[in-house]
Amino acid sequence: MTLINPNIQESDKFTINDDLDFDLIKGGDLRHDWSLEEVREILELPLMDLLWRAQIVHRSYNPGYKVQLASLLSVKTGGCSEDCSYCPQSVHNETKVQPIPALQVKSVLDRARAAKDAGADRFCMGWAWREIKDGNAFDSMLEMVKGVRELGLEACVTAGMITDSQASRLADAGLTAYNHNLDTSPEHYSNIISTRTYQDRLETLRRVRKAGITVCCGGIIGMGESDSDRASLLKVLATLDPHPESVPINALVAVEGTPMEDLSSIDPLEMVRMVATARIIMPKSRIRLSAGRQQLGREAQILCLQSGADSIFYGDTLLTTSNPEVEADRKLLADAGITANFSQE
Ligand code: SAM
Ligand code: DTB
Ligand code: SF4
Repeated sequence: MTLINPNIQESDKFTINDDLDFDLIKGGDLRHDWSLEEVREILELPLMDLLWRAQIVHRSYNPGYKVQLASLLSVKTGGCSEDCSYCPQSVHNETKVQPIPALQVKSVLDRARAAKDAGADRFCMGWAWREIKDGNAFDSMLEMVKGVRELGLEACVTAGMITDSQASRLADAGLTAYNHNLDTSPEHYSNIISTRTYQDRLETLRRVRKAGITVCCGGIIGMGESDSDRASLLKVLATLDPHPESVPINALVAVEGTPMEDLSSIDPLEMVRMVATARIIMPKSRIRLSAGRQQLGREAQILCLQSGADSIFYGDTLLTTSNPEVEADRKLLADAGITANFSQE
């Protein structure tokens, strides 16, 4: 495409790579048949072309978009039997996280109310479990979901694997979304986790979908994966039909005592590329700029927001690790001229 500006000379005119699929950009049907090569090609576009394309896709599919503020609370912390090598809550990792009994319904709902007052409109609750088991703890989870919904917030739960009947009880309680990440590519997966298969994860996602709960599913970068692994993870997500409504993109928080403690931080632009590619191939999904924002810096976070991230976790703790301060996030969004839902202003 030649950009014509009457104020510049013929010799100053420049071109940008424009062999892009304009049907996609103009908001055509969503695609679920992405090939690995196509996703890789997008992920590896020259950065300026990638940003431009992601921004056009975002604005055309999500007119008037706002950045959603989601609040995250660890309801049951630590002592998890799974061996996810990134996770500070696994019993297989000797970290400083001590197992804490699950929080009570009332204290969770107090936290949800406070999150709402601070401007969040989604409340995400985490349990460090391999799977949900029926019983008192699950009954409390159902109460928490009902209470969060009664506050007028979206409710998201992440608690490991789930049965069909648990999924339908959560749906009846009003659960908006269930988070269950694929974490990485099918090819890299066995280097990260051995106690649960990729197929188990896909099966959980299928059960969530079948119960009519929206799917929140994403992954983590910075765990020693290749570019091809990143493209492969995105390809798996974008070939789910329907796409997950919510796609968290995390950068590894390298926690002391995990096998990943010494991995070096990713280049922040790699996060930008993941977010932009996710936006292009899953144009209507909410792309969540999730763990690892503290290592990104303001400018890279703004590039992520520009390339289509439309949610952040808001509050100074994630599950067990830290997140930017609320005031810093307010300033970041204000400086970027981004509309969020600060209901208290
Ligand atoms: N136990 C449940 C499960 O694994 O499905 C829910 C909680 S688990 C902590 C939720 C997600 O947090 C994981 O799937 C992973 O993607 C992310 N996560 C955990 N530790 C992380 C870390 N150190 N850095 C980045 N993301 C992390
Ligand atoms: C997701 O993909 N990231 C969030 C949320 N979903 C549950 C969790 C991030 C956890 C980071 C490590 C911790 O704080 O323990
Ligand atoms: Fe951590 Fe969840 Fe894996 Fe348990 S299942 S070790 S809480 S990521």
